[in-house]
Amino acid sequence: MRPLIQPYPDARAAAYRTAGYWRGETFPQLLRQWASQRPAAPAIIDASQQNTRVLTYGELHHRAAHFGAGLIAQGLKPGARVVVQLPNCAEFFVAVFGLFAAGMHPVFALPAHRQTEIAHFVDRAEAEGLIIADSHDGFDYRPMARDVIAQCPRLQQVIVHGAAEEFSAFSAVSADPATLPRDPSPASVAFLLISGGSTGLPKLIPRTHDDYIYSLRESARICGLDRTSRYLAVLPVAHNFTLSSPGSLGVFLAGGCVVLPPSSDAKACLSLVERYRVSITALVPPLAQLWLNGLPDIRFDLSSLRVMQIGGAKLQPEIARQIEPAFGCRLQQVFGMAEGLVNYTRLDDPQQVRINTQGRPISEADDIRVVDEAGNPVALGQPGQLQVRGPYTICAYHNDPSANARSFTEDGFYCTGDIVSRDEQGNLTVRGRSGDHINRAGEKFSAEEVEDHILALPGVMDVAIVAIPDTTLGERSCAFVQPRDGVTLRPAHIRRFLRERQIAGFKIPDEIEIVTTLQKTAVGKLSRKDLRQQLREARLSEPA
Ligand code: AMP
Ligand code: DBH
Repeated sequence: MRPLIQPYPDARAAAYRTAGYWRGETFPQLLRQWASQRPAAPAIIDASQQNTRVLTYGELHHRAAHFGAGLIAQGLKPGARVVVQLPNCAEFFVAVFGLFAAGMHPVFALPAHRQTEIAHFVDRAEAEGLIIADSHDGFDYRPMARDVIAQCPRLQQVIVHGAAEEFSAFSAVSADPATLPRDPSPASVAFLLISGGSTGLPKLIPRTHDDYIYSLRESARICGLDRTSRYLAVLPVAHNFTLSSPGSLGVFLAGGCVVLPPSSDAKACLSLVERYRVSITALVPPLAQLWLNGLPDIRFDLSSLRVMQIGGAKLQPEIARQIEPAFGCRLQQVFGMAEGLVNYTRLDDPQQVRINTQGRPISEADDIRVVDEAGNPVALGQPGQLQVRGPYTICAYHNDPSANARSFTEDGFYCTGDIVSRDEQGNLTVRGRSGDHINRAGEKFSAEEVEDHILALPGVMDVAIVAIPDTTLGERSCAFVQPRDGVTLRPAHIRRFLRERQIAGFKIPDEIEIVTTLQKTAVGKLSRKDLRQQLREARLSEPA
């Protein structure tokens, strides 16, 4: 197996330790500490099912330790990688802390992923285990797991929360914690996150205990969390935003409680805000818009809500302005990435900053550059490419030399692909991006990844996928498909073909246009990037 590493240069790692950013803590150690300091305090209120369940810190620790030992009893060894694909439920946290306790590494997939993506994660991470729910949102994950096993012989263990059929039942994975290994090294990789990215398939992001725990501690402080905090986890719990900004893990670090709703529906969520006195929640812009629209019909007491975070995609100032009066709480914009860097507007920032910017970095050690195409810094206030290196931003993806060559500069900066401008206080405003990814309601994927699927359809000569601004989704995807001579293609046929390829639903193009040629005006051959740009502009100049 390829080792999991995150190669921070020695000098920088030493500086982060000296500065007290990296404190040598690990996740197994933290959970033990929380459980001994506050065994009876609620960690999780799981209202995702009909019968609400409460898990205290003591119970979370107990269940995670037994689950971790159970994984070892099933034959998985410390060091194993296990893809975790669960909806928002208490078992997600039992699984993740159980894996940590067993010295194993979760690979965080999202519920929307399908066989194609899961098999890719299993391959890339060399994963030997997969943890799923039986079904969720009308999708049965067990047939998907069978297909992944057939495709990936390395996968030995599938663990199912719910009706397990031939697989191992989640509830039966349990053994004496005496078999658990010693704590991992704080500098070691704790888990792999996935990135939307702008080229090819999703990439795997190795994050260390040291770096992630630092970002959690600072995020919890910036968001004003304490033991009384109650966080409603609306977005998928495995997303970096929901996990760490400050997310569930930041809330645990502060001693608060995570509330899990049955869905992202405004009524369901806001009734939980009233019932459990929720103080903070996090949404993507399209969801914030839906909640705003639903508000006139909703009569719940929202007086406990202090902070509504919005991030994952650009929040338009017109929407931003409505949040505080509508929900009676502070708006906090969050601009982050699974690769590391997270920016927050601070709770006491002037209104102008909260409405119009995406905030500033967590840390004074976040080394930020805004540069032009040639790599030279642009003037203050001017748009440029955002590059960053710092105490919680990765230096490399896992097992992906070509992505590493593209995404990191020689002096170790991560090229985010985002175009931003920076003001005198260091606040960033997102102006666009340079990469070809589509950010559909906060879910990101590369144009190239879906183009490659469409190219696999016999009869397709060429295809280009572009992002089109959309009032609801922020962006929607539009595929321009050129058939081979003499072939008739219909959008419905292409959609069906894509669904049969078992990819996440958010990647299926919102619009498909059949064109006779992709390069109408071009003389010679355009790069993919220029071609997409030209199509986007042509599409936008069409009358509505
Ligand atoms: P990922 O690398 O898949 O974790 O996606 C992170 C990307 O999401 C960032 O690089 C931005 O392009 C986008 N993003 C996240 N938060 C915001 C935000 N508040 N405003 C605009 N774009 C955002
Ligand atoms: O979109 C993201 O990836 C994101 C948004 C807000 C993120 O990773 C984060 C905060 O940590």
